[in-house]
Amino acid sequence: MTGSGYGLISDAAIAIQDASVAWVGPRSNLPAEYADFSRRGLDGRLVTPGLIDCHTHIVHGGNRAREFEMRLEGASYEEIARAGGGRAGGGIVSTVSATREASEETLLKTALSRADALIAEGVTTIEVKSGYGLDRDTELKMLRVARAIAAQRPVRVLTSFLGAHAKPKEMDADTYIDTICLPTLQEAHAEGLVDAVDGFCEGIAFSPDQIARVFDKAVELGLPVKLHAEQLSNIGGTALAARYGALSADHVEYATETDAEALAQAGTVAVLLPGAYYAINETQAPPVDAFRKCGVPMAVGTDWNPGSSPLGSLLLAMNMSCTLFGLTPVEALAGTTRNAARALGLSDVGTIAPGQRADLAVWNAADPAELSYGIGINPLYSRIVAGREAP
Ligand code: DI6
Ligand code: FE
Repeated sequence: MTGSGYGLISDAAIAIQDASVAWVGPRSNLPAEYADFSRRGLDGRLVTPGLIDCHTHIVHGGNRAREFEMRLEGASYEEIARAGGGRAGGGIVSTVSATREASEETLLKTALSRADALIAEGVTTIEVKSGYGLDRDTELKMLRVARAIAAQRPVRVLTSFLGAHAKPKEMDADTYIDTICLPTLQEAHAEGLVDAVDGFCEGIAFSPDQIARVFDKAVELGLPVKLHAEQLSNIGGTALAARYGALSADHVEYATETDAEALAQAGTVAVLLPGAYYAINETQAPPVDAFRKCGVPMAVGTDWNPGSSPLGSLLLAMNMSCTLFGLTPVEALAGTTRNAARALGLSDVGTIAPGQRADLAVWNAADPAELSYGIGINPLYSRIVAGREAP
């Protein structure tokens, strides 16, 4: 699909009233009622919905450069995770140690600099996960920091509680779920810190049965769910996500056509994360043709995290989704706008239409395909967040 799939309007006008889009269409059709609005000409620049990064772990301590070196020396991501070798040895648990030790202030400072990098590329909504605490205090700390990003920057932040991210070293997985993960979820929800509940369903993390217990709690609390599923193997996470009517199933490299049918039936978005696929040298690409055939909406995110996806560019994620997974630039843009909004359960962003929140990105580009085509090129001209010009 090319060109027309974008719904592009040439020589368009957008009327913004307060925080919302009031009207959009060809400039020559602009209704008279908007004639006395103050005007801002954009010299024919491309305007898209503000971009949405629907999957990030930008609140975390430390980095995993040593693990990168270990992978280059031949160790796989999974082997390193299984070795669980503490700080120097890498794996999710090494980031857990660094995140537990980091002060809230330090975590916020580093998270803000990552948010700034995304914002600089036209991002207006960011999803942020917990999951590097695996204890009550650190999980709550991460979620508070995520909320603080939106207080300090013109960006919307949605939080996902990812208590079931990795097995902590201190106890077995079932004890962890029952005594730490579920009570912490309840407490975080009571403090208004949780917009959705996520998990990592994988051989190196939690089984479908264990994730189901977390999802049951989410249902009890009235929270939507999403899942890291079928990233390294197929153990039934995607089917589980569909069964719970999840907002999204993320990674999904090892999902099957049957999984795709289940996602389509449930209306669950497949979130593609090419940064992780690239960084850990994965060779199995997600079943994009099956998603298309079944009508599964596809989103694209950075998965920005210190281990499997140290990727701080949503535009590069779009480019990679095209070159590595075969998405069209039309699909890549839908993946960071309309379908990314859906993956977060948001209906007021991701498109430009009357009544929608006026979150927009203005580009030094004429053709929307340019956003996916460039590699390390940032054509952003300006952002508008909730109707206001935002730095
Ligand atoms: N899958 C991922 O890609 C991240 N979490 C997950 O469940 C990676 C987390 C990490 O390696 O630190
Ligand atoms: Fe992730």
